[in-house]
Amino acid sequence: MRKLLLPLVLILVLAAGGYYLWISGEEPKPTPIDETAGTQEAAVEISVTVKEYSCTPSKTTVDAGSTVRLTLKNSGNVSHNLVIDDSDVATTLVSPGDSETIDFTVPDEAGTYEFYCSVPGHKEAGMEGTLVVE
Ligand SMILES: [Cu+2]
Repeated sequence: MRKLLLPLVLILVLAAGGYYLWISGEEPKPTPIDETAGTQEAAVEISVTVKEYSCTPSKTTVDAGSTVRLTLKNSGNVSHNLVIDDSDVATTLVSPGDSETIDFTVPDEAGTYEFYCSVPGHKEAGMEGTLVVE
């Protein structure tokens, strides 16, 4: 819903601004482009490949507050997922040979977050890694 709402709000704001300029009788100035609207959609792309029993890369760094598009590729022989600790970020269980892409926003505070496969035993076997927010 948020993705649909943003353009609608922008259109309403632009329309209201244009109407105001028209009724005030001033020479309409070119509307400045809202640059934050564009950058908000620009996602940092991260790809993590999982198999028995590792996540590659096992450490990745992102900027605080950035939008991340995470693609999980399962090159193993059993299903795996990827969950980021202390967050609601998680993929579904991805079948061998399949991949899944999820978008999420990184917290504004710098910190270190653990990610892992939540299939019982997999994290303990080595399917874990670190997401560094800086
Ligand atoms: Cu796993």
